Amino acid sequence: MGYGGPEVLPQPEEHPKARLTHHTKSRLMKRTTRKQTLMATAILAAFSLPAGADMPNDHQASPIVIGHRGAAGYRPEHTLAGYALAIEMGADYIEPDLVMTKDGQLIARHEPMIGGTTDVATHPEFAGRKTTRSVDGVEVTDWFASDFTLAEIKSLRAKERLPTLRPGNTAYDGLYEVPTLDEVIALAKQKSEETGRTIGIYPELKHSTFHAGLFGNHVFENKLLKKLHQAYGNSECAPVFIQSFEVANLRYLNKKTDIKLVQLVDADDVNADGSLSLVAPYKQPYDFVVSGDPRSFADLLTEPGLEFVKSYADAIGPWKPYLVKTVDDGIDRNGDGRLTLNDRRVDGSTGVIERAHDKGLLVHTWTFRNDSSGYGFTDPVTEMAYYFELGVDGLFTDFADTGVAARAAVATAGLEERQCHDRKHRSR
Ligand SMILES: [Ca+2]
Ligand SMILES: [Ca+2]
Repeated sequence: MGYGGPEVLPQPEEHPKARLTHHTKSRLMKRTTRKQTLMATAILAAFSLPAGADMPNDHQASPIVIGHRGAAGYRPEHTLAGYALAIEMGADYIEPDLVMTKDGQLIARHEPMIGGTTDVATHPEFAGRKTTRSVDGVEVTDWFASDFTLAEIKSLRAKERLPTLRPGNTAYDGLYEVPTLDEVIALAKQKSEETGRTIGIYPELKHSTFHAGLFGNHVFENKLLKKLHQAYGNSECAPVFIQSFEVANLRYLNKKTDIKLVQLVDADDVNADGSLSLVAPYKQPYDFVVSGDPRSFADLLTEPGLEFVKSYADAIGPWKPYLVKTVDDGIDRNGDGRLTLNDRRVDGSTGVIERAHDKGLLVHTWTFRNDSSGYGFTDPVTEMAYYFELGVDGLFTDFADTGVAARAAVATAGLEERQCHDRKHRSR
């Protein structure tokens, strides 16, 4: 989602912005038959891998559970402790959002602004760094990571972004550093070894246009690729997805890497009739705004839109109301005496998942939370299970344990085995 907007505010329900696949023909995996799956499950159960055992990097559970910002429901977001907890809870991937420091280091923060997620405001030596910058066309006054060296960032400590919604997490305020991408990669590799599971990373390039304005064109993307290629090689089979809400940066990356690319698709809100509300800055990818491309986010999910996305990406990452239509018809479905997003009527798939799969695109959607969210659902396990049943290939959740439980509830026949064959697929 954009740089903040309502998402940075505590929301009792998932406000539109309180948030951020699979298919029979994927070039990423060979689908097994149900019978084969059952057999594989039985075999896996009989010979469970000891901790530290070699697990080929190209095998992963399907669909995947992505630890959104780590385990943001339980720990301050984007901390090594949060990522480690998500892994412990069974997340297949952890999600570092990335921004750049003044000295060009990649660090994990959801925004270039660091006032809401660190204790920078309590550091008198940095009081003068508070400033106003334009982020995707919106003036924001805050402390910006790009005005701090990594050493200065490391003198700060993380704090809970949503203390009202998640008061328990404030117990961890002041304990954790802001991690670098290097540290996140090292953690994922260490945990892969310890658990015998392949723990992937799902880095998001935040605000490429903003970073290009400060550091030069593609400096951000090139730095990320250099790190990823060093750590994982230039391979489609690397346990890595690179995501962005912008388009030009992904198209650039498509020419430089075989690592999987994900086009995120945002919106501003959901209308009562279930259609998406598209209002700036959530209307279009920001590079489209700058280049004058009239297409909206929603346009990327039409037939021609998906054909376009397929030319440079492996997956789409739409906000979940793009996938499941829910309608506000004024009925208190959960009987709690008030009308909320949870009460919306669930009308089923919008067809986006099916269209994307027909084109060989994976579908990963966001964000699922125990303590907010839930368009048409009150119980988060039921909600996530519903999306899994519809065929999403993965989902982002602040509560990885709930995501794993939902997947287990659906996939009682066992996890499907994904095999990556590292063959070329995207257009060049
Ligand atoms: Ca993200
Ligand atoms: Ca209700």
